[in-house]
Amino acid sequence: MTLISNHLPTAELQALDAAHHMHPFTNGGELEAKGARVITRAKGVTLTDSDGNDYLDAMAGLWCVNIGYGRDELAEAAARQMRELPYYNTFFQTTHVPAIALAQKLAELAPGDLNHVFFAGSGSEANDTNIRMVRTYWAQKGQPEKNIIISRKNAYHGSSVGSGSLGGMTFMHEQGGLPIPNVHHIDQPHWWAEGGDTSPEEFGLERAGQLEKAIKDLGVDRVAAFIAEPIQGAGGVIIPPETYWPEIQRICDKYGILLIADEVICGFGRTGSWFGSNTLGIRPHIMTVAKGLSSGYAPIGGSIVCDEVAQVINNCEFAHGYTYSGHPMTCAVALENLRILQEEGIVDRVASHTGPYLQEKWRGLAEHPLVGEAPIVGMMGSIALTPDAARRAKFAADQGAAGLKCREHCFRNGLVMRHVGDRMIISPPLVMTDSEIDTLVDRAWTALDLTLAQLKKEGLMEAAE
Ligand code: PXG
Repeated sequence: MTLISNHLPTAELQALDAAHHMHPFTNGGELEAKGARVITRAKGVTLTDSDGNDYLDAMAGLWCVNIGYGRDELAEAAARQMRELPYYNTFFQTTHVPAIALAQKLAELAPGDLNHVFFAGSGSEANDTNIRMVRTYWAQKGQPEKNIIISRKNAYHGSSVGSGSLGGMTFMHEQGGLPIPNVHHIDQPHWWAEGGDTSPEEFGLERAGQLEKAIKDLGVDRVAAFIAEPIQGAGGVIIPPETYWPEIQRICDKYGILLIADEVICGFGRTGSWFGSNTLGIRPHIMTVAKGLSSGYAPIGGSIVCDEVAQVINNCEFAHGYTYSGHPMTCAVALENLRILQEEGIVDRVASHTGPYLQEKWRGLAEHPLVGEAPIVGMMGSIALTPDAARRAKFAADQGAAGLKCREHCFRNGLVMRHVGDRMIISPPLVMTDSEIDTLVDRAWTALDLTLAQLKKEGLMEAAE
């Protein structure tokens, strides 16, 4: 058997990867021609590739490595648990200490009466759980027709058949027969791109008002729940106008619709409190969690459920669960991660220092001639690239071309910053030091300079009509 290790030349690793490894959300042919970037190590906030290049990771992996890379305590927790009890299930009236302890801890951290946890292996699985749970809830209450879930265009809730249906990404719906029936999408509160001449405040109310209209059109006896990310992440870090969430909350309360806050990205300190719901004043019945729950060190997700919904679900046999629901090793790792986030004051520090420091620097990027706005909450931010900031104009050329160029300049300058269309996004580890934040923003500015120069040279600074 070939020993495939870090010591193989990059080209050889890339060839093996292209031959055998199918990547998520990737055009395999394009990747084969180019060769995947091979990441071999990471420490703190820095990634190292197989050629020895270092990158500051402004995406915390995929929005998840909240405590940063290389924390031995989590490795120790995993090893300890795997020696003691590597696996047992939580079906058939059994349990184990890591699942008990993690559920208790999450109930303590979660707001309100969100006191019950259904574990999954990922955010997608947890949202699949939510679909079945809210429908079962209403069926148990004698209203099986109350089964429509309202979500939003451009939302991301995962890529399984159920969670991908909740999501509002049309390019995903085009593959594999999504969405499933009885999911309805309303427009997103994306003022910059879609707000036209209205003020952000008016626009927030208008977009929230679509929920009320949908409930009336579909019939309140048909609508089970509304699901939304407190701040849309994968859609481009879209921070809703301040009027949006209070109005959504009012509407859910008025019609008795279950509210699911998808906290997969916003949870565990990202917005400066434990959950985005705390930061934005949302009172959900269910929260979806994953990613930062284990800082990405182990695959885990879950639904944190309020007393009322849990009571109704617990009154029947909810025929649902995953082999790895409450996996002991992943629970032990998540617990250790939560201990570090809490005891080291990392979440508090995002609110008191790291967040405000990053925000001030980040907002400075709005002064760059290629940038229209640079909104940020806690430690998740975005910048809109535009040929004409005053008009909030799109580029006449292909949407996303400028963003892609900017991302490439970031990589070449030792920075991982993602693009979503022509929006650049960051979600760095919460443990960044001030000087690492300075480096992040300096490198982002340099990448913007280089992108602007390239766009000008290629004649791509034309605005769309
Ligand atoms: N909900 C939200 C809000 C997410 O951001 C999921 C659910 C699904 O979680 P899992 O663990 O099944 O992936 C996510 C995941 C991107 C990107 O490109 C974002 C996610 C996943 C992959 C890529 O921004 N978010």
